[in-house]
Amino acid sequence: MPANLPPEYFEAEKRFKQASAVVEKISALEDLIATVPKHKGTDKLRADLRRKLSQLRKEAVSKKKSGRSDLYVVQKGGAAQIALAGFPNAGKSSLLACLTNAAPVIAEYPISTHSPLPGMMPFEDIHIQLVDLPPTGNESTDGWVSGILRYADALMLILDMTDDPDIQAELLIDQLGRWNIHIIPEGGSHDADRRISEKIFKRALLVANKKDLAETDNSLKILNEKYENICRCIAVSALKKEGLEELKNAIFGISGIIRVYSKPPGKEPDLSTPFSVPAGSSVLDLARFIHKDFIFSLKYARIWGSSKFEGQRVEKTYVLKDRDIVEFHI
Ligand SMILES: Nc1nc2c(ncn2[C@@H]2O[C@H](COP(=O)(O)OP(=O)(O)O)[C@@H](O)[C@H]2O)c(=O)[nH]1
Ligand SMILES: [Mg+2]
Repeated sequence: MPANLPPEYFEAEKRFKQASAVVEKISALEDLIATVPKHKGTDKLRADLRRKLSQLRKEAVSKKKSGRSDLYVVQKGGAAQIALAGFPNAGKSSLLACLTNAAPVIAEYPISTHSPLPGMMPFEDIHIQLVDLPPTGNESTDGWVSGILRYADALMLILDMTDDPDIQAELLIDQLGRWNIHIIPEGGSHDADRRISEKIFKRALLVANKKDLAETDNSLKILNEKYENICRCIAVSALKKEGLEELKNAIFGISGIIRVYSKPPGKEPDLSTPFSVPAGSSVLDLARFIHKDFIFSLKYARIWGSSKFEGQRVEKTYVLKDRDIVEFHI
């Protein structure tokens, strides 16, 4: 064991040892690896940890195949995966039912959701996956719930407007912080999942539900004042289906993806199937996404949409925008 490991290593190691669910272990181990300084003296340690990580990933996959780990791993689907967090009865399951094709249990009693339940939300020409979860702050499920929150592309924090939503938001954000999940603003950076040591950064939305029962304006004002620097807050009613269009747009906003369409030279673009790529992607990133060998033959592209004029010739480094049409020239 090399002697010069930083204190964060031992903290991360402790968390790794305490983790029980496989997803949680994987995430703790990734954090642990990030704390190990890179030099000759740590070569063996890093190799050992990486081997362990690959073993755990295999385990997660084989569990999934045997159908056992559905509880702990929600395979990503659609253009992005957004996890729903919140205290009991906030309306997480009701929102999932409104926005997606899933049929969760909705009940007045506090813990009606026991396992993660994904559903697909249609949004214009794509689908975004939402994952309903048991409430935050429940000892028996927090371990794997936090694993799923860390794995998702972004988070929706569901608040009950009838019950001090700003305090719920504060408690939720504090809890996320204890799991080393930190909220970053939507436009922050496209590599939103970048890690700094063991910290992980996620875009998020505050969703204030049950606006049919509450005096909305004042609660929204307080939430917006408090959190405007890190995330948007949207008032909705799952029951009355109010505010859902605005919510869907905001969900797309935090998904961190853009849609781009490809077009063969001299032909019409295929607008039926967009490519969903991370916001901030360049022409070259898109080419790589379509086929890894494509980048070698690519010379330039023409863009319809965000470019100054339609069909403008751009370099490979050109950063694409949502709904751009790209014509590749090889
Ligand atoms: N009035 C009202 N009740 C709601 C709304 N959304 C959910 N509820 C009720 O709140 C309770 C908890 O909802 P549920 O979706 O199970 O919450 P979860 O525990 O966060 O999943 C249920 O009785 C729902 O019918 C809403 O927008 N307005
Ligand atoms: Mg529920």
